[in-house]
Amino acid sequence: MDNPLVSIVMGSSSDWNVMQQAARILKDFNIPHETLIVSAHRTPDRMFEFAATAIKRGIRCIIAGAGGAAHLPGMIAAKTTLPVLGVPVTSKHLQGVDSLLSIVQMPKGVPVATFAIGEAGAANAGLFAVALLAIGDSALAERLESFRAAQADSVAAMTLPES
Ligand code: RP5
Repeated sequence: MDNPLVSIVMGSSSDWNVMQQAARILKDFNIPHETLIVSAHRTPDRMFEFAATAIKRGIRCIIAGAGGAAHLPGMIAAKTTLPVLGVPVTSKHLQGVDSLLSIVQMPKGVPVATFAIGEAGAANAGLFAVALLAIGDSALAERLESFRAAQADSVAAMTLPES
């Protein structure tokens, strides 16, 4: 997409299953975004270059997802003052608890906004990015209000099987 406002980055193509939830939200809200594979451990130079140039490229916030020793969001936050939204990707052996703890326990001074493990976290990171952008965009704020209203309606319309 031209002139992306949000970057969605992840440590591996294996993270896409989860991270596509964030991309879907941004697509639904018509937010220009980009999706990239950037690994803190396996492509550290690419990660530094990405984080150091994101502001200059016009990016307004970064959604970063990783699993296991999930250092990507924190290391990106170390190299940029843009808001970094960290998504703990579900991992094979520890079900994403390792990812969550790796992302959430940042040292004072370098914040990462940390979301829930897995798909709900990725979707909510997308919605949080929309909320950030909506601060300066009243049309987008209205679309976010409508989204919430439609969501409330769909829950209100839920039924349970007869017991
Ligand atoms: C992390 O290691 C990635 O974010 C991914 O969640 C995990 C496993 O990566 P692959 O071995 O599937 O490439 O860096």
